[in-house]
Amino acid sequence: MIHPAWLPPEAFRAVGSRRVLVQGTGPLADTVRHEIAQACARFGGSVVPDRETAELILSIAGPGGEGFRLGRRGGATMISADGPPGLLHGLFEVVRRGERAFDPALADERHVPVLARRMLDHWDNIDVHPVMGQVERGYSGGSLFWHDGRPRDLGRIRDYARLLAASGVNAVAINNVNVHSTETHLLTDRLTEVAGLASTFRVYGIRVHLSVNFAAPVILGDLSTADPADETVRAWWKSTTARVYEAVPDLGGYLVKADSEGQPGPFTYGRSHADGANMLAEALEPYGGVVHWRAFVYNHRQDWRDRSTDRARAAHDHFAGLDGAFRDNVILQVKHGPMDFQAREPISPVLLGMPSTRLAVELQVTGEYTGQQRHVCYLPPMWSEVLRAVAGHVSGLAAVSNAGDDPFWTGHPLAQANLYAVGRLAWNPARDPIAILDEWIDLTFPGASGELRDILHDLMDESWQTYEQYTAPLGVGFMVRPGHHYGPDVDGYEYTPWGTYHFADRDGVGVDRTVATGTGFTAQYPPAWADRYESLATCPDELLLFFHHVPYGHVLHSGVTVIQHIYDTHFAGAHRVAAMRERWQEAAGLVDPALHARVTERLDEQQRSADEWRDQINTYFHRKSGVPDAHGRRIH
Ligand code: GCW
Repeated sequence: MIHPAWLPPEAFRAVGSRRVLVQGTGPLADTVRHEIAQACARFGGSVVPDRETAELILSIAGPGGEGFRLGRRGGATMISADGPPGLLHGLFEVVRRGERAFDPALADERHVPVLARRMLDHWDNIDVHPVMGQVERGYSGGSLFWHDGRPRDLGRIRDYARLLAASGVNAVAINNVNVHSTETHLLTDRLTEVAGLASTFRVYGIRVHLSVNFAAPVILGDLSTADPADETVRAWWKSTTARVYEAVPDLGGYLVKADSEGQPGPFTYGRSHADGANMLAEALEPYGGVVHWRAFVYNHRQDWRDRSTDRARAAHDHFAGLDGAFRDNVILQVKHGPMDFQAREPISPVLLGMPSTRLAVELQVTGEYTGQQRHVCYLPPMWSEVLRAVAGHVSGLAAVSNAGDDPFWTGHPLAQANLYAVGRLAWNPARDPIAILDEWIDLTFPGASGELRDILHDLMDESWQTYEQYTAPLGVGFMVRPGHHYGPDVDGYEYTPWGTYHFADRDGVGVDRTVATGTGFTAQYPPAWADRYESLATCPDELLLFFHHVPYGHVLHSGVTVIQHIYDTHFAGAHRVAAMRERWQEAAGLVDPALHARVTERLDEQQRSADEWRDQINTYFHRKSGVPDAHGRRIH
């Protein structure tokens, strides 16, 4: 049994019990008609041929676009869409509202997505990678797209496409940005697999994007170089791309991780990232395709003894000087923070500092550093902060998907909410993330009692902050076990080449990234931001150790010392997890028993892990600093 996530049949009751008219032609109108017909067959409504008797009218009023108007006309609820995709989004808006969509007092509303491209990136491999498994950083089983080296049955993928469409997503990159040898062939001799996926996603208004290997001309055996200045290389990408578009005429484009963590790139040939990206952009341009070029470029072979190299600086150092040098169909895809998807980071200065470049912000739904879907960690409050900060600077969002072939899709059933919410926030970043959680609850648990709703809010609303409390403190980051990145290891990365350090000694902790005495990272921000982070007087507590190295006795704005804050938050965080675990027991009988059991099992692990984090972090800093806990609690 596959869990229906946020589209159980019951979610369609209000629509399916009405007389519905769908006006419009083409594949997306057919999808809407099909949805309506199924819902009506289940709940006793009917598809009607004219307006007279219709209670719900969905029509296409414009030439194209995803927006729509919702309102009441002559006793019917009406969706008038800007174009075929708007019809689909309008349908799902009505589904979300349920009976409320048919309130005679419903006011007119216009809905248009704020971010044009709302993309999920899959880090799926065809093969099972010896270290990373089939899905890199995947915590939900195997790939949804491939099994045993072959494409999967498209039925479940269709269900996935439908779920994504209902959340507002309109693009999917199907394969890992680390493009290994088998997957490099998706670009050429395995194109039919891409076409199969594209036709499934297309029905729900979602375009497929492909991660490509920058060295593909060499790896596929055709050429001896991948130099973007070489005419034969440019011609190779053009002819290869022409064949791609014969097979998949509406491919969204390519996604590229270049010169990063061992992936090939233009640096090999002494060329810039603009040279590399523009070559692919030129090949894609005739077909309307785009290149998503990732800004995650840094030196992963750094010498930890060298305090002047700062990984946080890397993306801005590499890319800011290229502002304005990219072709129009290049989108620079930038991780939200300057490091790497930690539970707390400042905004990447790249997102604020490239006004002449199209930017997409990259988020990670699969919580590599936020509990790996063993912990409850509702991330939209974090994403909401990010999206508010970069409003007006970015036109797209790309999020690393957390879905796999697990029966609950996401390993942790409550992690479905993260997948749902990322699309909803990309559509409208101003939405309150807790209101989105309510929407998810309404859809996923139809008719949820007030009690169940309260339990879910108690577990989820502040689960990100709780996670932050029992893990790495005050924005310092990492402190995880190297490799798989689960669980605590304070010094796990301290003496490694990865550039992720905390510099704790007997006197203090944190990374000095100031201009005055540190790496100068703060200068990468616009002046108001730079000033705020540079000064101890204005740097926010939660980012203190990201920007400053301070003594343990440094007093936070909150009034407590850094060392006491570490103890307090770690005791509090683990304690809150115990409360969550207890609270969940009250949901027994209110939700599907299999779901209840799965969440119970995960909460047991979360408790074990939170206790482990608390004890290792507290003990480590107690031993380093020699400062006792002011409240005399047990530190080992
Ligand atoms: O967070 C790191 C992950 C890598 C990942 C990389 C990236 C796909 O540990 O597994 O590789 O980021 O974003 O490219």
